[in-house]
Amino acid sequence: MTSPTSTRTSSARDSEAREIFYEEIAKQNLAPLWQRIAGLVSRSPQPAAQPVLWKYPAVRAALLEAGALLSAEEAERRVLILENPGLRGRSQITGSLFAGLQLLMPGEQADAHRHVASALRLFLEGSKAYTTVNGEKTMMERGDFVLTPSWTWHEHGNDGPDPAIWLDGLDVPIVNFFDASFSEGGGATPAAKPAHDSEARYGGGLLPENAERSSLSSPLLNYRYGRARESLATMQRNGPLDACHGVKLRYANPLTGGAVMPTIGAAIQLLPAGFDSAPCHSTDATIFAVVEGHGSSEIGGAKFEWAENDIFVAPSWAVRRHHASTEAVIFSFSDRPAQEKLGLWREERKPV
Ligand code: GTQ
Repeated sequence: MTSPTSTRTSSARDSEAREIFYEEIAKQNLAPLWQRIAGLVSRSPQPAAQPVLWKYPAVRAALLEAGALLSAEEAERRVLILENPGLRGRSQITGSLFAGLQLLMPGEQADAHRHVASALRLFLEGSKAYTTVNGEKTMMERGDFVLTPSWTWHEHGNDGPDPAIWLDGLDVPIVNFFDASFSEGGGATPAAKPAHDSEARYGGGLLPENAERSSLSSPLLNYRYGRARESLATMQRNGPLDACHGVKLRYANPLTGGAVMPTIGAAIQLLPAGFDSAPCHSTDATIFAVVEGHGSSEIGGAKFEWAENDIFVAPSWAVRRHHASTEAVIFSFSDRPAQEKLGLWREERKPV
């Protein structure tokens, strides 16, 4: 048996020898796993992203200021990135997703381009604003959920008298994680198709005879708010309520019943006035945008008071609890479809 004194001495010597060893092997691009394993293979998710709330009036004011400082043409896309303070400088709202608010002033256009990154929009304010995706134009109205699948040409415009503002969500960090980004602008964009064509074909619980899947994304360009809102109202009346989510609908690819895009899924939920959700969490960090009503949420220890158009983010595995002061409708999106495909997604309802 060694005496305590000799143990201390030898451990100090060992530790010095180890440090020298680590420095030596670093020169050969080697590192000791035993020093890193706890952080690498954590017992539960350890997201760098923090819970954050953006109050719409403040973000809107900043956007309009940007609108006075530069044109949509100069900016290519006049977007203020919702950047998570835990991921400062990385243009990310979560570890896997980008989000921003885009502004088009009356008469402005954002020219056509395409990229590998998949994008979605939630239209917040304005009238006669549109997006054209692979030649199909859709007019966007408040609460509409619009897709721009990977590698589709898209351009935006505002023919109305007021500023048009919407929320953008993109899977840019996922694409860049895989170093798989391509993009191009200008050039030969697809020929114009009749406006709202995909809504007629895929938007009414019907499918064209011989409809075939030609993409990993939904063929429906615009999921209208009115239709979703009616379903939520009926489901609320008819019940039951989910303890975590109130009444919640997932936006679906009508050809498969699966998520709208391979990497990003979206949902819309109604919380009845006075509703207090059970505490729940899941591995998909989620961005929430308030479409109607006001209330508050506790997210991993942070408490947020939200109202119409506010946006907040719940990091992976942060426990979420929502309270609706009035009847509220909340849109949300996350990387859940990507996680499900990789066998990673988990959720848990906490005992109250
Ligand atoms: O509207 O095409 O927020 O390409 C970020 C990148 C929006 C867009 C963003 C984009 C767009």
